[in-house]
Amino acid sequence: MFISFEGTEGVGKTTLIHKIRDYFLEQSKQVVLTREPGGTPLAEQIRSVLLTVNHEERMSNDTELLLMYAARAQHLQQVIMPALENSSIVLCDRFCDSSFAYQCAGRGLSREKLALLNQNFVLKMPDLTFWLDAPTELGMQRARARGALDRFEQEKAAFFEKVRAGFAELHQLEPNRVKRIDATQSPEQVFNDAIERISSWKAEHKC
Ligand code: Z5A
Repeated sequence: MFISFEGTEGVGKTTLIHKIRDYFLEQSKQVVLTREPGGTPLAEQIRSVLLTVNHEERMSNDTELLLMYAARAQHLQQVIMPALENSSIVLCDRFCDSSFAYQCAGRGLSREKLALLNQNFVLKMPDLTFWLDAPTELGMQRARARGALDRFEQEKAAFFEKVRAGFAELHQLEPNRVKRIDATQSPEQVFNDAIERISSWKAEHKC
């Protein structure tokens, strides 16, 4: 089973993913917890380029998209596909839907460009995706409370509103895969909602 966790910044993806990892480990399942951009040493180097604020040269939107997919190709080949072939449960903090929401809805890149990359380089889409949804101001407050802001976190509220709308669009387009969870709830309620969805998915797919 391949599950991804999506949403605007600070909505609680990392908190939820750790709880779900512990839940599966208690059932003696093999779990691989990973993230994007990143997940392998090389992809983590690309992540660092993507998140670092560079005052000397602005990263173009196309470069940003291609670096996301360079990291993703490496991550898929080195981590995700081998783990799925090994029957592990893969929990991935962000995946392709973030590219749709941030690079297409947020930055305004064309969906055709993204579709080309997905068709050519994405060997497997998640079985289930949790979209943790909350007003963008909530996540921005949480990110600011953490200290120094990365290149994405420095974006203005209007950018995150477009990103949130991108996730809402995906939820409408693919309701069977992309499940919305109200991220303004307590971490325990968020976790319970996610487990309920996982149980329904398993029952539906008889596994
Ligand atoms: N990006 C992209 O543009 N295109 C792509 O294709 C991909 C990514 C894959 C890095 O992602 C950036 O990459 C991201 C999009 C871009 N930039 N942004 N923005 P990231 O996932 O590493 O960055 P992030 O979204 O900022 O993640 P985060 O800061 O780690 O947030 P989170 O994982 O969603 O939240 P958290 O760490 O679990 O929680 C944040 C705080 O809130 C923490 O103090 C928790 O204790 C607290 N928390 C969590 N849940 C709750 C609830 N339910 N109630 C109250 N407090 C809570």
